[in-house]
Amino acid sequence: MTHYETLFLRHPANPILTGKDWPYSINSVFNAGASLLPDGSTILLCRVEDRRGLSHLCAARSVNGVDGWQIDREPTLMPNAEEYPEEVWGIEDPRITYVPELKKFAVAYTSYSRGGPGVSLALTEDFRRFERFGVVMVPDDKDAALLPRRINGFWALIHRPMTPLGAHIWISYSPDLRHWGSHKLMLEARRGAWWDANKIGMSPPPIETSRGWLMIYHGVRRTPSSSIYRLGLALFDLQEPDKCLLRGDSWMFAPEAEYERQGDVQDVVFPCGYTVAADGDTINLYYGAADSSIALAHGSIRTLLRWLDANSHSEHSGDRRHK
Ligand code: BMA
Repeated sequence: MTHYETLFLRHPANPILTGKDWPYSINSVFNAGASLLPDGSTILLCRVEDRRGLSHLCAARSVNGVDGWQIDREPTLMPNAEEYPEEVWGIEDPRITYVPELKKFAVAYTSYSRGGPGVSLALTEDFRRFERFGVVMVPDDKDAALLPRRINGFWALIHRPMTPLGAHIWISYSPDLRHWGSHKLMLEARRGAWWDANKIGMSPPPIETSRGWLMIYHGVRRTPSSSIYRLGLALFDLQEPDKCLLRGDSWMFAPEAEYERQGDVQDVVFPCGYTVAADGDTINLYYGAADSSIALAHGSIRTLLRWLDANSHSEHSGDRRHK
């Protein structure tokens, strides 16, 4: 019996994709970006780790978003270290945003350079050909996604630079997707014993709701034996996205199932994408489980917002107890 509300229900077919499903030899598949395609089918751009330990991206398409995945026979986007030296140790954790103004999908991904992980950006219309923009945020930075439209005339990228004071979520602006500035701190990791102390990062791209940008973010709790990746919720102002309106106190999803607790990296749930069903409310969350497989869980945007109202305090209400 549980005494907390279940916000995301795991699909009974979990994990929905594993390395065994792959048409070529790999180590593992996890942390997939997700989107709906114009025909209503679902695309996952999966992080695939090969048997050298380096990652590339591979597309899988499904009519119902659950099974019958058509997986590209070969890697869809390979690191290209000759032209993009920042990709020398692979590309990881893509987040997909459809941008109506460009009629293209923007893919923000981690490029693993000799200088550490940075954020790279690419545009695509079809997930077959990609226009690379190279590194847009220098190392050490990751967990990035583009907002689907301009804010006050500027493109906005959410990302997670590492600093000696902690790993917090920032937002930066650009007139052309190439030159970035006007950086603002968006959400701070808490301190002390909190589940999201010291290190947080955005998980999938934020969900646009009438009440604001709803963000699912991960908090990393370091324990004497390892780390636990759990998920929390925060809501940001639509026009001023660095303004946090609500932040949940407790986590709302955590490693519980066997495939989330055991794997190459234990105790990790790591969503990089979601799709929203035709009802405009049901959210299908795709997450990497224990850095070893891809799993699916269903939630309701309305219920997430209701939970936030009941389980949060305002970041700007002067309640500094948690900081
Ligand atoms: C994070 C990212 C994710 C990974 C997670 C757990 O820092 O690198 O790709 O799933 O660690 O290993």
